[in-house]
This record gives sequence, C-alpha cells and structure tokens, in this order.
Amino acid sequence: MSNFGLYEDRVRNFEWSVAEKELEYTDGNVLNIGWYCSDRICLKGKADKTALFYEGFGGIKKQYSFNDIRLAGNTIGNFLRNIGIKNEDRVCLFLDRIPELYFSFLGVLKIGAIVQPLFSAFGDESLFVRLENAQTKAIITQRKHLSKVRKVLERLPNLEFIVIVDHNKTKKLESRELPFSLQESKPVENFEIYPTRAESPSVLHYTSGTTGQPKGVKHVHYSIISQYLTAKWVLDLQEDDIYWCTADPGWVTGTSYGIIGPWSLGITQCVLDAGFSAQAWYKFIEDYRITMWYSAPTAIRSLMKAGEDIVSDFDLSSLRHLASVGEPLNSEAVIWSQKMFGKLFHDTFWQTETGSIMITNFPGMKVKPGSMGKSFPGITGVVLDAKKYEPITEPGQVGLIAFKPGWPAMMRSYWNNEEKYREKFINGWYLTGDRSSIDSEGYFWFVGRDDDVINTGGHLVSPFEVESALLEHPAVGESAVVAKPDEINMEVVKAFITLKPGFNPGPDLELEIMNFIRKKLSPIAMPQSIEYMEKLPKTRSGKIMRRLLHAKEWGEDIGDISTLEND
Ligand code: 6R9
Repeated sequence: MSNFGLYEDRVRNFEWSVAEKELEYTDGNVLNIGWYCSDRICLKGKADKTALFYEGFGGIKKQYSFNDIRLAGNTIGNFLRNIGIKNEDRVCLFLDRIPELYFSFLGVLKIGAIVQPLFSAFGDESLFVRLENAQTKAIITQRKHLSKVRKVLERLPNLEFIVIVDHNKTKKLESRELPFSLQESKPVENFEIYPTRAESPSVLHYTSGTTGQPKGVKHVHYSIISQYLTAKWVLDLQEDDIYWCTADPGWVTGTSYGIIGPWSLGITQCVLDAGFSAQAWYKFIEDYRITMWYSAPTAIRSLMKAGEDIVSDFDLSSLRHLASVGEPLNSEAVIWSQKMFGKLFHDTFWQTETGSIMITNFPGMKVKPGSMGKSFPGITGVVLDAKKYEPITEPGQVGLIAFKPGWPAMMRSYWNNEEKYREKFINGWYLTGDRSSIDSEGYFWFVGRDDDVINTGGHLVSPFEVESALLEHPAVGESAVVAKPDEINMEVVKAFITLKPGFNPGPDLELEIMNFIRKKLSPIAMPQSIEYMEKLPKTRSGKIMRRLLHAKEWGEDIGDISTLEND
C-alpha cells in the first residue's frame, strides 16, 4: 500500500497540521529533532528496529537499532554538555560518513546546540571561512582530518574544542584537542533533552552562491514538519522500506533526507561510505535489498556510462521507488532507469534554503520525463516575470522560480548576513535564482540557473536542453554547456564533453556531434565549439560546476571553488 494518496486530493485538503498531528506535536510545545528521530521512535515500540545499516571502506559493516542511535545521541550530547557546549552554540561535524557523524547530528540537536555539517574533504581554507563565519565553538572530527584543523586553529579564537572520535592513545594531543570514544563511553540511558521549540535554530548548512563567500543557511527545529511529510509522500517511505539516500550530510540532501526525513518516520536506512563505482553501488542495492533510492543525476549518468551489461550482473528487483535531486534530470536518464530497473527516477527540486522538497514528480502522478513535476501540496510555486516580478500566467513562458514564503522548512536567515537574506525576497515571493517554465498542466520545466541561460543573438538557449541532447549521442558520456563570448552574437554555445569508452576524440567526431545537435535542436543551439575532457569539474554534491567552465571561457576569476570535488 502506498501512503502518498492522490496528488489532487492532497492539494485540495492540504494543511501542514497533518504532519503536526502525526508527529503528535502541538503548537508551542517542545520540539526537538534529535528526540523525534530516536527517542520517539523507541517509544512507539520500534526500539529494536534497525535504524542504520552501515558499510564503510574495506567492507566494514555495522548495524544499529533505533535504541542504539538514541543512546549514541545521548552519550555524545552528554559529553558535549559536560565540556560546556550550550544551546545555540555551533558545533561543526567534520567527519567522513562514519556512524559517529549521524549520531553526533542527533546529539548536538539534543542539547539544543546548532549543528554545522561540512564535507570532510574540504581543505583547510574552506573549513576556515565557514568556522569563522559561524563562530563555531567545537568541531567533531577524525584523526585523518586533524592536520587541516590544526592549520587554521590560530585564526579561530572562538573554536574552543576539537573533539577526536578515533584518538590513538599513543599520539600526543595538542591544544584544545579532546578525545571521545563512543565505544568506550558508558551509554547514557536517561538524558535530559534541551527543550527546543519550533523556532529554535537547528542546522546551519553552508552553500556557495555565485558571488562572495559561502552563506550559512539557518534552519529551525520546525523544519521537521516539512521533512517528515515530504519524506512520507514524495519518497513514499513505508514501514518495511530499506532506504538509501546517497548524499553526504555535508549537503542538505544528506541531512533533510539522509537523517531527519527517514528517522522521524522510523525507517531503516543504509549508508555506504566507499566512493562511487557502478559495481559497488549495484552490489549495495542487491546486498541490502534496497527498496527506496534517492540519488542525483550525476550518479545516474555515471551509471548510464558504465553500461547496460553490468546491470544484469545484479539482482535489483527489490527497488520499488526512485527519486533524484540536485540538478536537471535529463529525460534520457528517466527513460534509461525505466528500461534498466523497471522504475522511473522521480525528479525533485529544492534548495539548501528551502530545506525540503518543493517541486516534485509526486508518486502516482503522470511523469513527464525531463520535467521536475509540480509544486508539493501546500507549496505555492510560480515563475515570475524577470522585470516586474509578477507571476507569469501564460503556459510555456520562462520566468524565475519563486515560492510564497511560509512552509515549515524554509530557512530563517543567512548567518550574519541579513542583507543577502533580504535580497532573496521580492513582492512577497522567495526567489530561488532558477529559471523555468510551467506548462498548462502545472509541470515545471527547468531552464537553468538565473545566471546560466545562454543568450545567443537574442535567442535564449537552455544549457540543459543542449546537454540532454548531447547525451543522446552514442559517444557522449557527460556534458556541460556554457556560453562562450562571440563578437557577433554576444554569446554562442560551447560544450564540454567526456566520451564513453571506445570513442576517440577528434575533429570528425566533433563535427558529427555538432551536426547532431543542429538537427536535433536548432542551428542556434548547436555548439560552436566542443572541448573534450577526461572529467568534468563537479561539486562534492555532484553538480557540474558550469560556473568554472563559464569563467574559463570568459577569462574571469573563478571565485570560490571550495566545493569542487576533484580539487
Ligand atoms: C537540494 C539541493 C539548489 C540548486 C537549485 C537548482 C539546482 C536542485 C534540481 C535542480 C534542476 C532539479 N537543482 N534540484 N536543478 N532540477 N531537480 O540541490 O540544494 O545544493 O542548495 O542546490 O540546485 O539550481 O537552485 P542546493
């Protein structure tokens, strides 16, 4: 039995209080995400149910029940409280995807402190700007990342504690460093959870914009209302599901839907901390009999690139529902997944700032491959005219994606940056910075970031459209399309591509691909230039960094590249 219901019915009768009721929350009461994701599930009789199947490098396997994660959260919370961490202090998680990362997330929230997750692959300077901006008081990390923390410590007077979860007793501790071992600590059974309320701050996620330093997106405990309901209806999580969210909690997807969504529903989830390979991923699905899989287009394209033969080496029949987020999901990928797994990837659109899924292919709804779907029930999503900032009513016209503020998981501010926060609102709308059109049935068709659309000779060309078309060429593995300066047309289309195995770069192939696009789309959309690459530059969350390629073409400064995957 599915639990999402009919989209139209959900829209008609929608109230966020549905989630409040199911979570037994009443306005004004205590609301703590850490408690909701562990203690409450135990109180509901699921203490022994598996909360986490973990697999790390070298095949390390671990399994934790909801009672285990409740105790681990308590124990870490207790440790932090004893060293003097108070409510609203910022505690950074600078950890690989090890179990302590997930438990610390709960522990920090349980004492009312603000959790600041960062990718452990960040270099010292990226780490520094975020810790400085948030005036972070403690960082929880592993030995392997210690050298980066030590390097910036002197410049961070507010950073009082460096908690090392895998301290080796033969090694000397330096200033401000404290060892903490979950295995060696006595589990804390009874713990006084800090009485956070709906508007108490919870998570601080840093996100890179087009200009300036990364911004800290501040969320509050009330976000759980959105995350719970979207996880239930969009990801369609059900009691017996084995769920796999492939995102790292350094990215909002890895917290909203890699911790809060599934665990607030009492769902078993899996974590694989072993890098990407098609073989390893398929094996993981087979081994754990994964039923619900939430991933990202880049990963899907990488799987596509690995080929079809490999799919048949595994039993993937457990898969029941698939969803994707983070960047445009090309129709090709949707069709491919249907062919490979007998299931469509359901696209979802949202942002660090929105905290939860905003536009989606609701389960059960007709999927139009290439479209992001419709607004989640209770969300008013529109596209605005870029001059007057008024909603465009005509179907098919491209405008700025905007939402009516007021959903529970909406960010409450940018940390220490009220001005940038205010810039996100106009005429009572929250501006996403993305462009899309909406068709006559209310489906959103993504065009690009507000700053990505190519204007060639007065014609707007969507990089996404060209990229999708390029992927349909048999030689193309991945593609990224940016504007290139041109004397006559101002801008023309330039494509960066990687090739599938067995294809050789060269002028003949280049011409062939250009022609392919000219025929498929139009002479305007045809790339005037194609550059072969071994690998496209990507962020750690898997988005192609078009900005980098764009800057290269325009001879501009490349700005903050701290989230670059292969730096
Ligand atoms: C969750 C997340 C947000 C930006 C967003 C847009 C892009 C996200 C997308 C998508 C096309 C989708 N984006 N989902 N573009 N189709 N389904 O990704 O948060 O890292 O803050 O990125 O990602 O440009 O504005 P975040």
